[in-house]
Amino acid sequence: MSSMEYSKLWLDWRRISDAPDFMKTICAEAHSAQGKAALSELREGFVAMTGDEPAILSECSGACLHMVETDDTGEGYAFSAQGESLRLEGGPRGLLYGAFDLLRGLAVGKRCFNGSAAPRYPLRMLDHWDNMDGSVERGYAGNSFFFEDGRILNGPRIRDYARLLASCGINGCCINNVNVKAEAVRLMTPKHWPALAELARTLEEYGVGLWLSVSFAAPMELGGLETADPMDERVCRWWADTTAALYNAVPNLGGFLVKADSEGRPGPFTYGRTQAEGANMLARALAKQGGKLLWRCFVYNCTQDWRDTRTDRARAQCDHFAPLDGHFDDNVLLQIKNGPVDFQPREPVSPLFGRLERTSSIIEFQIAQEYTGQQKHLCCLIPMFRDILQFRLYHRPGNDRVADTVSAVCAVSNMGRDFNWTGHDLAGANLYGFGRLGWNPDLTAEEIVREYTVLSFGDDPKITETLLPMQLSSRAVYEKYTAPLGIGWMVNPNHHYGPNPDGYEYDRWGTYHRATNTEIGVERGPRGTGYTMQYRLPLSAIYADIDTCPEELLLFFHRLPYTYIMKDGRTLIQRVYDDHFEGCAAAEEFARKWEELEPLLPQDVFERVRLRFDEQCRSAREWRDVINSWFFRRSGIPDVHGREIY
Ligand code: GCW
Repeated sequence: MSSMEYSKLWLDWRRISDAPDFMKTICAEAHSAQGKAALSELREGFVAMTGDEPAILSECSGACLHMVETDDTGEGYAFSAQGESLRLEGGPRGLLYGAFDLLRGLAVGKRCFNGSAAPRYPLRMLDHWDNMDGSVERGYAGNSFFFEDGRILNGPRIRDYARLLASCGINGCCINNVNVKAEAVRLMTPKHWPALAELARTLEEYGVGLWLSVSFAAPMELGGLETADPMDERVCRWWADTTAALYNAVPNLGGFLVKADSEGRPGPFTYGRTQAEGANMLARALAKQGGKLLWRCFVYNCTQDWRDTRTDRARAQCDHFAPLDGHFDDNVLLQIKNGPVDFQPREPVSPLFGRLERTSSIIEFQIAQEYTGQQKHLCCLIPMFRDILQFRLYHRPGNDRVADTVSAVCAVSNMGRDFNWTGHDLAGANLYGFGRLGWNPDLTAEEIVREYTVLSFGDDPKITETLLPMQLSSRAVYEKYTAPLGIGWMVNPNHHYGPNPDGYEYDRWGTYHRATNTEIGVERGPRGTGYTMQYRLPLSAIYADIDTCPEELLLFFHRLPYTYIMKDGRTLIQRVYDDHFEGCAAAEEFARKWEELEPLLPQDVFERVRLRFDEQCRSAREWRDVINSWFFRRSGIPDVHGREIY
């Protein structure tokens, strides 16, 4: 262990019992880089699982794994059992995913493989908010493994990164922060292209495409123009020429990701142009190279006056983008965060997904736990991601779930250079699970977390029995001890860790609870900001009516008195108190349960997570007491159980 520089995460194959005979011999015809990678994964995996080196032959007669590379350019693969032998067939990329599927299956106890598989979405991508100085915006797992001191890195760790991605189904990564700063703007200059080309080759071996975040103002920052107006001929030419030259150097680039007119980033609004005019100009430069444009919809007024009660930030994305449906070029995907505001622990699904009939979209999740405990708290996001993908939008008859509507999935990465890649040894589940859901959004959270747990920590039933319920309930627990009932944002400004009920209340960011001594929340129904009307029926009606609005979102949608009676007869404020006591107690129970695993886990893993739980318990108590006391001091209403509130 100590000789390792970093963990293998779920690729740490363990010995298996009753290894099938086909693991002794691999009969392979692999020509492509990915086919060869698949073969090397299988070989290594079989060695680790059986203790024996498999024979690698080009022809064989007895029991074997027969790996057949076809010229299929897709990502699908097929297994067929033939007596004691197993045949795995696919194109180069298909073989890669088939190989990992086989290894994963063997490791979790599967012995029969049959049938075919293919990913649900053609693009399943990870967005890194890495800066070229090596820092990572909202990074909780150490510095970047892509950049250091303005340079692009490559080597074994990048290769292992690509293996991790491929093994859970992710096939793209955008390596630099959407807030394109300083040296990163220069990724669009030839100086960095040889290194980018090499990086792209390393990733490509594992089927992972390279993408770049670009600055909308690049024609000014790099091209010497005095404008970045998308309707200006010189601007169009600069982008077309630069993109062509870049693709000449890095031919397999996926495309660009753009954060424009968002939180101070430059964009088409500066020139009185629409989001579609801005996006299409870049899309045309990319189309000639076969590239795609991911255009973020995180566009809202971030210099709001807190006294202004008419502007509702939740409305912004639909207000800006719904009227533009059908105005975007074919190679544009609108990148939409899962909720209307910003990755809070509980938000409704963004109504924009149901408003785009003629525009492709890519859903953006945040695996980085910016608002969900920063990889110090256990907060498994997989049940939430799955619920969102399964959510019905009612925008068309049949196939109306988010999963049926989006054309691709992406997530903000939680990875960094730390030994365990994700800061918390249990947070790898979020990365793994995102990949698995992107491959197949119908997998259950339980299946996914079970796989992750067995692959990462072994198949001792005590480990699974302990960790599985803990992971699956952890987001609900986090939700209970933090900001209540969908209200969000009661966090410390800037770094977003820990409780601060008024932290964003008198600020410019448009995230207000507007609490008085008698009531709290923003009314978002038709008599309020009208946000609920951005949804289709019946959702718009369900959310608008306090009697049908899901309780966990009550304070997202409505302004209510503390004495409002919930469905179970408790007052709203009593529900807040109860949730906070229960959530905190549940976090303490996690920590206690973890202690029981000490004899079953490697000491270093056990100790790292134990320290995380210490911090989670401390922080959960802080949340409980700050939130409860704040509500008590505002309302003057005591806890009916007389528990300690300060
Ligand atoms: O939630 C906010 C984060 C910013 C981030 C922004 C975004 C990259 O606090 O750090 O900037 O979202 O998604 O663009």
